[in-house]
Amino acid sequence: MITTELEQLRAEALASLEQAETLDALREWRVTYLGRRGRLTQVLRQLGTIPPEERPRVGAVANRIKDELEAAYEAREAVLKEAALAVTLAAERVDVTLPGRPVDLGGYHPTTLVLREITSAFAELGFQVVEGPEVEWDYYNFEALNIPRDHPARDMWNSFWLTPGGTEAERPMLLRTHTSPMQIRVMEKFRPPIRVVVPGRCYRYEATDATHESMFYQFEGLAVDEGLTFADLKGTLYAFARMLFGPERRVRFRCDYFPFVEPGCDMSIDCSHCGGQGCRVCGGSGWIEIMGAGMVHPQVLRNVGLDPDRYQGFAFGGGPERVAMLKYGIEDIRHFYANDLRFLRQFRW
Ligand code: FA5
Repeated sequence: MITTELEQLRAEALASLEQAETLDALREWRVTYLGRRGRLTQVLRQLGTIPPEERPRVGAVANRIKDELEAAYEAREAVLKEAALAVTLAAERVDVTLPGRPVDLGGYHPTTLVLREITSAFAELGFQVVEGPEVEWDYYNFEALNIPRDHPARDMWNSFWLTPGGTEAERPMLLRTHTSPMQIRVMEKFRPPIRVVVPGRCYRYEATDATHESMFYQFEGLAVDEGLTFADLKGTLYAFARMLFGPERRVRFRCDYFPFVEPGCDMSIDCSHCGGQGCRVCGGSGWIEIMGAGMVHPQVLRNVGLDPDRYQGFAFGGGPERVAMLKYGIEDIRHFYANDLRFLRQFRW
């Protein structure tokens, strides 16, 4: 009797297993037929009610059916799992032949690139790179550089004052208008021989145009030693210009005035666009001015406690954006800090 019941249960379970289409349905089937309170267990509970000599035979039948149902379950589970995997793979299919999405890499700003070129050119000439504060005392920006309060040369550097009026406060502060205050800071800190180059940001309260920004960079150079002459200044700047602009560039020095140098000059290179013939870029002159320079004024040396009869110095200061404009053919300085990626992306190396 029990064996018949077992055979019926087997047939019913196998048929129902065929109907299980999902892994959830399959799990339910297992609970129904093979679970601890499932149908097979219920039938097996009746084993106790049959005569003992019958039990081994019926038990063997029950075990065979149990093993068979377990095996059938596992086979069905494998089929359903494979089907489920096939569905997932189809849904999440990756087309490995599609081109990858470009990763947006950052790049160096053209000013950084040019400043690195400039500082390494001077490093090759034995100059050490130092940096200094952008918020500066009036003393370093003007006074110690031989530009007293009532000196008309202060008009050359329209200033962003940080203390009211900049004239009443005892020690007025401003955003530095040039990197020259670092001449004083360096001479206060180090004794000659000195050879430094100072890259850094400067600020001027002035209207912007194609060659002027209110925030821009400068690089300052200073050398102080016994017996330095104007020839040392010229030799240094010649070597620098050729390293940066190529060996065929011509260099011109003309008199210029800066209160902290004597004599003072500006330095130009022949226009690489027209080869010195005169064009729109050089304003028809054939020359492009890249920096101011000169021999450190004796009063400036005295201001830092150096004896001008023993020590001489030369200094220079230029605009890296102007250098970059020349090197890369950029026609307007306002592109540099407008953060337009179409401009900046051209320099990402
Ligand atoms: C000076 O600032 C002096 N400190 C340079 C100097 C240093 C002379 C040492 C002698 C000895 P000037 O104002 O000319 O000089 O500026 C120097 C350079 O800074 C200019 O040639 C130019 O390249 C750059 N520059 C000046 N003003 C601006 C501006 N508004 N925007 C962009 N670049 C500027």
